[in-house]
Amino acid sequence: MTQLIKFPENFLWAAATSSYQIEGAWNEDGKGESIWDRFSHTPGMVKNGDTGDVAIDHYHRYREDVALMREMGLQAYRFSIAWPRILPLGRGNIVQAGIDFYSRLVDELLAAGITPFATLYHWDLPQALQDEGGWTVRSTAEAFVEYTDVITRALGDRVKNWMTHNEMSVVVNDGYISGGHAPGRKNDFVGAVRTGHHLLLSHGWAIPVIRRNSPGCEVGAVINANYNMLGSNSKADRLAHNFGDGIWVRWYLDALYGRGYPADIREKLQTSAMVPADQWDFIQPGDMDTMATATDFVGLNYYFRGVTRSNEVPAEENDQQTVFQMPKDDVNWTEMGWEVYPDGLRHVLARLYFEYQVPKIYVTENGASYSDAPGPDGRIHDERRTHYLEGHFRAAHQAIQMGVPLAGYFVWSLFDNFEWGHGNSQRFGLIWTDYQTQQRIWKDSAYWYQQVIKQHGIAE
Ligand code: IFM
Repeated sequence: MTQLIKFPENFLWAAATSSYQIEGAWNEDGKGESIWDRFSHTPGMVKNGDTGDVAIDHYHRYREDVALMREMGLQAYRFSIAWPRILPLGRGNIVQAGIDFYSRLVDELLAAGITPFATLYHWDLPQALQDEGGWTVRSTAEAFVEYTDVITRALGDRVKNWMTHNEMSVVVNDGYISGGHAPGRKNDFVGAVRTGHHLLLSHGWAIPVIRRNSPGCEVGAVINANYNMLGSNSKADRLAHNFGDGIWVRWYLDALYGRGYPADIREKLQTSAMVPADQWDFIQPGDMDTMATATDFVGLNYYFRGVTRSNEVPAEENDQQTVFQMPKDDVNWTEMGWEVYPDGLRHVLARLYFEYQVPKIYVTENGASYSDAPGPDGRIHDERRTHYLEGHFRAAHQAIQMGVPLAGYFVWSLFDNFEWGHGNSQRFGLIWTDYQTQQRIWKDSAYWYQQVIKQHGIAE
């Protein structure tokens, strides 16, 4: 008989999605335009000109989709709420049809025995707020609190797990530095730090509002932290690694856990004139305390390992031994070009617990993009995804054995869906989607996950 690696009794097996990536119905029932509608409708911004206009049509098919979740045995489901469906202009006028959609979804989940985990912001900011400056201005943080109040008053009796923001560092870095995400700004370092600040601030302001409207609930933010390793011991690499980890990870964790912004990173931003010393007046007294308002958990999105090599390393330092990376084949690298590195998940989970004393952690996203499609037998043999997930579940289990309070695991993603700048070209789903017919087909990894859930563990 196969031995099982069992997970703790209350450990939740789950999956995740987000509104813009699956819902479609981009302009139905009074929904306002979001920055992702605007961005994807702008030629050249998204691969192949794909948009989330229809996506996988979840807005109309949510009942069928919840039935699939139930069949898979999911114990929890993480989805996000599209702010412009609720308040088309970001504040003021409320659209009841938008609220009703999420209310029906929540009822359907609860009837199926699936615990809803709702994310308030997974990147689809109302365009009207962007037109006023988006997250670079404080008034957007104030509008977020208004939106939070409206939606948590409507759903707070039934939704008891709330996440404020998804991956603030991606909103900042991809939205304002690389420009690969909406609103598509490039090298706007001042805009970037202002955006990060107002996201963190609005997170802190929203917490008491959520707690008031959803008695007994648990609240947290979702951060993305991949495993950042030093490429070598050269000084240049060490500096580059520290800065990279600083702007992607420490900036947010330090602020959320009461340490303020990391002084070394702030100094570097100032001395390099990326964000000159006279540009920091957006930080007002009390803001840092607000960001550090106590939460119940943190959500971790983990995908890969990054190995930092500075592009300034002088030739003579370059021949120092570098970190071994797996050969670039299609088992060790996903189609996103991300290294498969399960051990990194254990390291990051340990970091969250031992460095920041986070009381409870969920893996709120983890998964892999592979384009396996239905074969002649009609099935989708995506062994690489199963292999990826199995390795990461094992690493999660090791973290639990080290004492990390990991409470659940949300596979990204339940369905193939709109992958931001990559459009429909990257498929992360357990369930395959035919974008023409909207037919859903279970991949082999979905059947495997169904078994994992049933057994509450993985094979030794
Ligand atoms: O699809 C995204 C998701 O929206 C946020 N985290 C990373 C995923 C894969 O890129």
